[in-house]
Formats: sequence, C-alpha cells, structure tokens
Amino acid sequence: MKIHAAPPSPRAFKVLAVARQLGLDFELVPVDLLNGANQRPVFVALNPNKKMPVLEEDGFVLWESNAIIQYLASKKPESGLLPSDPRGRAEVARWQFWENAHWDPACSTLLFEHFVKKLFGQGDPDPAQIKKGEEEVRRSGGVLNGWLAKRPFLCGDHLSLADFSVGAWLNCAQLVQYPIEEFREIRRWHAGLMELPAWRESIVAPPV
Ligand SMILES: N[C@@H](CCC(=O)N[C@@H](CS)C(=O)NCC(=O)O)C(=O)O
Repeated sequence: MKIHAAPPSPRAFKVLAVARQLGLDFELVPVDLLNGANQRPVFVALNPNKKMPVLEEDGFVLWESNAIIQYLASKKPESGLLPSDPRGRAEVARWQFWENAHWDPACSTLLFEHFVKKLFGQGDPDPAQIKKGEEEVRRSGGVLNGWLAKRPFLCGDHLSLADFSVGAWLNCAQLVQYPIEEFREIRRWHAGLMELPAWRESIVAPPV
C-alpha cells in the first residue's frame, strides 16, 4: 500500500497518523508540492484534482483524506476507530463532515495566509482573509470546545477517526496563530492526542 503525501500538511498528517495508529504496513511516497509534483501527469493520473493525499493499493486508488482514513480503519475493525454500529459510525461521520465543511476551511485559511503563501512566494497575508479565518475558527472552535467539555473524545469515551480528522489541524496552532487561547477543552483534548506515539511520530515540521 502506498500513501502519496506531503507530511507537513494536516490532511496528510491524518492519513499517516491513522495508518501508524492501526499498525498498517505502507510506503510513504513524498509529494513535493513546492516543486509541482502534484501537477505532473503521473500524479494527475492518480488524482485529477492534483491534490494529495492519495492512497494506492493493488490498482485501487483513493483520494480525499477522510475517505482514505475510513478505508484504513475498515481494515482493522477491532481498533474501534470506525465503529460498526450505525449510531457510532454516524457520530464519526458527523465530525468528519463537519471538519470538511467548517473546520478545514477555517483553519486552512489561516494556514494559507500565515504560512503557505510565503512558502510558495504568493505575496503578503491578506488582512481580510485573516479576519475571516479568525472569525470562522472562533465560531467553529466554540462549538468544538463546548462539545469536548462533556466528553473526553469527540465521539465519547474512546478515540475515533473523528479525533484524527479534527485534531490534525491543531498541530500547527502556534505557527498559524489560531485564536483558541480561551478554548481550554480543545487544548486539553489535543494535549491528550499528542500523547499517542503514532500522533507524535507523524508530526513533521514544515519547510521554512
Ligand atoms: N479535501 C481534500 C483536500 C486536499 C488538499 O487540498 N491538499 C492540498 C495540500 S493540503 C494540495 O494537495 N494542494 C496542492 C495544490 O492545490 O496545488 C482532502 O482532504 O484530501
């Protein structure tokens, strides 16, 4: 099984961390975004969106990080990362859809403005975009913090894929200056995730 990824990205992180948490054998194929590796025909043949991460296994190709981690967890149902009962599975789906619709756009706006733009020589941060990103992180972060005040993990007492999908964005919290100082439950939860060896092993400092 190959995982094509640029490891510093939160979307790559969730895939690599879940694969390691599950103890799956895989080959990491680095995607050098800075040099346009995702634009090359060989990569576009895997993902016409020209985006990583991508999983490849015996001719099966899968893109979209949340779909990939669902596939990985399905290989190890005993891990409990993706429950098999309908309600447990729906709770994981709820937070993965929430991440895609709200948390990813909010966090990635700030990641782009504060860091990626400079890295790719795409100009100065745009104050209007930063304001928008901060408002969205505060709004969604309030929901997340309130939810975590009542349970140790996003889906209750046990670690699940939801924690990987949503928590992945917090590894770069300082770099990206998310306005989350007031959200104690988020910080408590993320500190717990950082205790997982698979989580720590998958954090890769971005190039500077
Ligand atoms: N929804 C997709 C988003 C993937 C994505 O946006 N990947 C970015 C890096 S984090 C990428 O490959 N960007 C390259 C480009 O747009 O040129 C997922 O979760 O897998």
